[in-house]
Amino acid sequence: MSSTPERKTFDLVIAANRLPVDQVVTDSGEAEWRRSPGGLVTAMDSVMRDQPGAWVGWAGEPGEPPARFDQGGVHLVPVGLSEDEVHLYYEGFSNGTLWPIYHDVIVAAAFHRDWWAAYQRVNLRFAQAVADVAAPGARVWVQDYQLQLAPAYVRALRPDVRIGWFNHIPFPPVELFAQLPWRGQLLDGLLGADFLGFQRQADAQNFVRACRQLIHAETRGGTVAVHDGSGRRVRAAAIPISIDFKGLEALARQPSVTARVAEIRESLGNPKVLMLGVDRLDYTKGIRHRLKAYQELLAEGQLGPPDVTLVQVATPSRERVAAYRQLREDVEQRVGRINGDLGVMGFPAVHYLHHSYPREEMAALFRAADIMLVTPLRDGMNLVAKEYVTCRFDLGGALVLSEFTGAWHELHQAFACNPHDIEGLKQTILRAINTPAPDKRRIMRALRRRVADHDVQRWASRFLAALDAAPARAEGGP
Ligand code: GDG
Repeated sequence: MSSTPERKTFDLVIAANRLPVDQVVTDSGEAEWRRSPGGLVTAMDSVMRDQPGAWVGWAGEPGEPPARFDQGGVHLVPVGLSEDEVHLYYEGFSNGTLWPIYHDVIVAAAFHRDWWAAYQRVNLRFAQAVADVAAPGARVWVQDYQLQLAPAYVRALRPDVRIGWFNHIPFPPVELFAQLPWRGQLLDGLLGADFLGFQRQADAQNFVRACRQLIHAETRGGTVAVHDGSGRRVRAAAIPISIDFKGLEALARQPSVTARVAEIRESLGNPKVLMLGVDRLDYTKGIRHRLKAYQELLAEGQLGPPDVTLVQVATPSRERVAAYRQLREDVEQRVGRINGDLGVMGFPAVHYLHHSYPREEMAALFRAADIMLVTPLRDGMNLVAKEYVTCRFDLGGALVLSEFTGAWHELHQAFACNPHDIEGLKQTILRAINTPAPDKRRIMRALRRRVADHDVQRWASRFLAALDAAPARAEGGP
């Protein structure tokens, strides 16, 4: 008779599309897991310090999932995705259907029934893995748009647990959400949760309105009544995400970073004004609009190298999705044209970097930049804006920030722009350059205060407190 080891269960279970680790091959040729440093990982560190937790997610490679393992105090539970499922569930339904619909249909959304079938199947697999590791009465925290059906699936399997879900991206207005052929199922999936967290109040309101109009749910304030005979009400509210202010500021203050700041400016020819953009290469980020505004400012002679230069870091992203390949072509063509038409020998007008950099290098770039351009057409939050002000402990620099980011709702003092208004964007960039230093310092101080007081640790504890306080079963029914 074989004895199976007792399965470990946990009082806190996170489910996210990706595990917080990447497999890397070391110099000696061995494969090992390294933690991928991200905001969510840092936030979870703070909540898992006092209680051990499990993290359910895809390990990043198609095929059979590796066995569960412990790392950095977290129990990691890999969920397997086949090559086909990566294509259908992740690149397809998540990034070809939901992402465009949730970001104002900046590119057209595609609807395919086989994508939807895979999305259902994968969500169920995640839910089964969660149900397997959750202790009785555990708190389950599901992350993001890839897992909107998981809350209801988990509830069906484990009615004893408390379920929260957080949306990292916007929740669209009902007119756009209504396009989804599976809108009712998606809402029912989310209503499996006890508490739903969003980046902005408008996102929570959009969700509640969609429930009222599309599935005729009774709604009151920020709550939705569930029609399953339980009398359950689900609460939706804004709990904006943030970053690890203390950790990032400490990194930015390191002497090696300080040395690198000088090196970066030197290598760019010590421009008077160094402008910076840092984005995943995504059509939501407004990179084309930013380049157009910059190009016009140069063409009009308002700005020009060698006095001014723009560094654009465009981190590779979703390269197997057609709209992303097209975006890369457009951006690279425009960069080529700007440099060809408007560059000066030895002083390119745009330094375009299609790479990913270590965190230290990002911190040095933020410290080196006089003007930070954050110009998304739509963005759930935009952590880059918060990271920039966190690194500016010298109170230098200026943040140009799109009104269509979640971050703008917290960072009102920034130089606000509407990226669709190219003329307005140009004027805002000039204003950010020309505002006197004492005024900019005052602005930067206010921006930093906001992020320092609302860091990612506070976000995580606020979310879990809201989950604990969510209406209990059969309470407050109609
Ligand atoms: C989604 C939502 C929401 C970028 N390049 C490098 C690098 N990064 C880091 C940034 C930042 C993160 O990646 C990007 O976060 P964002 O918030 O800007 O954007 P999304 O990736 O679209 O994130 C967004 C977020 O979820 C959280 O809820 O804010 O609205 O779309 O941290 O610094 N980091 C390093 N090297 C790079 O080259 N090390």
